[in-house]
Amino acid sequence: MNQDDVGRAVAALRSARRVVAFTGAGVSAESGLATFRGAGGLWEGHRVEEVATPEAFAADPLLVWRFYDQRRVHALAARPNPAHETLSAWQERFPSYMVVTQNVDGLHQGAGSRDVIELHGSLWRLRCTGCGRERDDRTAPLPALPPRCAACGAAERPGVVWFGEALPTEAVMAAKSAVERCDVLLVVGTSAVVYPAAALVELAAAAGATVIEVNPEASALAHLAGVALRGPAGRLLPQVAAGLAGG
Ligand code: BJW
Ligand code: ZN
Repeated sequence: MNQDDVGRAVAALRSARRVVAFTGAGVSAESGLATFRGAGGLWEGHRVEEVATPEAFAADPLLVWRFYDQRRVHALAARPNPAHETLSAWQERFPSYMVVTQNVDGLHQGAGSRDVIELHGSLWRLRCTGCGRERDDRTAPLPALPPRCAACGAAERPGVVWFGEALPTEAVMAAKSAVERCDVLLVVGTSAVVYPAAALVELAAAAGATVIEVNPEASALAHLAGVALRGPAGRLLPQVAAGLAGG
């Protein structure tokens, strides 16, 4: 990564009117939250793919509940970092701006982002496995057993999207519609291996947007990026913001 790359990102953003930031776990890494893949990505010896599934919850609800409760405890203690803050500040700069996140930690909203699409749900929502009723709950830790639904008595589950489950239709439609019209897609802190979310990057590139990737490592879709900023988002995004503000 060199200053030329930051300069190219600044130039692309300076002429942009419609901007979408597409984020993954890496944007919260500097807030102390673990990413899913790579070093430190295991939880009690399990890969995410083994815990984040409806089958895992059916087979061992207590294990999966514990996984999410620990995530809630960590997320509640975490604070937004300069990457979240920069992505939030840009909502005042661009005529059309949206954050589309795969994250469930709520830190974009914590940094003040108003227009946030959560593709994979939220840690702060619980959903009844019986009647589907949803409720928000920001306490952590929760009891060791999944709570019972006040309406029907069935167990509640985390309001997140597991492997093999459909993403919320409205969120996907809104994200697609923003991405296919944007001038710049910022792809921040995602390995871009989980679909259909990763397809948003392909959609933006096919529609002619400039893709700017911000990630210490090349993602699976780095070849679609016109500009690659290789380093931590909490350091690089403020540099881009300073370049933009500098006229
Ligand atoms: C930094 C940094 C710093 C570090 N700064 N960067 C097409 C092809 C193949 C498979 C499929 C396909 N379409 C669908 C599938 C199946 C499957 C899938 O994608 N599998 C692949 C993994 C092979 N997809 C699904 O099952 C999806 N559902 C579906 O397709 O349904 C179909 C259906 C239709 C109709 C009816 C029924 C079904 C659902 C996917 C749900 C994913 N859920 C999870 C868990 C959410 C809840 C939770 O948080 O626990 O979402 S899995 C996990 O991965 C989580 C994340 O949101 C997601 C993406 O991970 P992310 O954010 O990219 O994190 P990492 O760890 O992978 O990467 C972090 C990055 O940060 C790295 O690149 C680092 O370098 C970087 N980084 N520090 C910037 N400081
Ligand atoms: Zn219920």
